[in-house]
Amino acid sequence: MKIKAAVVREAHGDFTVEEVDLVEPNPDEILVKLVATGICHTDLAIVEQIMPVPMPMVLGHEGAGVVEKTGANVTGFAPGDHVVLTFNTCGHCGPCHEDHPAYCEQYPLLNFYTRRPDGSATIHDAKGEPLGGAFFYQSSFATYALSQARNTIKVRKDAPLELLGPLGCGLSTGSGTVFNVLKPGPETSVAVFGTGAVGMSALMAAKAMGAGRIVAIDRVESRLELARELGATDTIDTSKQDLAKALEELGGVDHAIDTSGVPKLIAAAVAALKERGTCVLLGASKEQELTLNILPLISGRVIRGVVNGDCDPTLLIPKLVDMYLEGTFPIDKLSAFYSLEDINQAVADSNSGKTIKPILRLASA
Ligand code: CXF
Ligand code: ZN
Repeated sequence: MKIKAAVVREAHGDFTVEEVDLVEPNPDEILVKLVATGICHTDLAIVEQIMPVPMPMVLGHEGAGVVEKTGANVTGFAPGDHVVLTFNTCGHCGPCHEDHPAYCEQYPLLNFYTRRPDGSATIHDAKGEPLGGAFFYQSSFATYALSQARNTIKVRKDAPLELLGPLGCGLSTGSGTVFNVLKPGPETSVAVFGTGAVGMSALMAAKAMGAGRIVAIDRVESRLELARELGATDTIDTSKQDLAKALEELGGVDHAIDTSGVPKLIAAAVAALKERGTCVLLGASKEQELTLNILPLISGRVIRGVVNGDCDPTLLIPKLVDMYLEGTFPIDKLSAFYSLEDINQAVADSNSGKTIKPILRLASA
């Protein structure tokens, strides 16, 4: 079928909105008419080739929409279902069985291969040339997507679908890290480095869990203001304050969540940890080497990475939808809407810090 998609053809290039051809769903696939999609930093990291994924391709992995058609082997979904698309997993390997699907052994194949696992392309351009598709088994910068049952999460119909796509990645990454990994209580202090969508979702989750102290760190004052509104008890503005000194004045923190991927900030996060504290790494940047002082680590401090909030998306995404409707996870405050045609503006606004979570509107529900 003919669909519209934003295609990126070269490293550092702009997106071009093109009419492309999406293949018919195979028996294991679901055709989803997308209502909206978030833009995540991972999409932009691929444009910049910080993560080397081949181009040309259709990116996008925070899609939300309505099931249009299901393949013959798909059970549990019907046309008209409201769904959020997320990362895909095999369901058979050790991590999937042990309820850690974000560490699925097939993760690269099912999310980053840009073809179906059998090697076939799902999207072709107007000249009939194959484009990278099936990104996170969705490629949601498009009006329609093919997904599989395991990365398609049914959500309640009274929630505003156009807001929900980012629950599939960025917002579950931050909140899942808090709910599933750090699990802070009233005696726990948590510092969040970077108040983008991942950081804000982490601090909203920390507030929901009753963390005693929540420190938000950024260089954009308007974001820190929003962070305070969403639950930060303390803020550090790195454009004005000395970060190490400010963290020391707070007496250090039990846990740190880095969303920046910037080695200098990660080193500051680790240095601020109390003994037995954990620093979680969630983001990547251009600089990928980290130099650390060994001695403080020996005193029980942990540095670890977390993928997709180590979540079971079938549980976390509906939970976050409920929290949004109850007012404890106000993702509307992070979001700004754009048309698909304005995708390059959305990217520019994300890069400049003007917009926390850009969402592309693709259709109405
Ligand atoms: C990514 C983050 C980098 C590692 C793979 C998963 N998540 C989505 O943006
Ligand atoms: Zn993402």
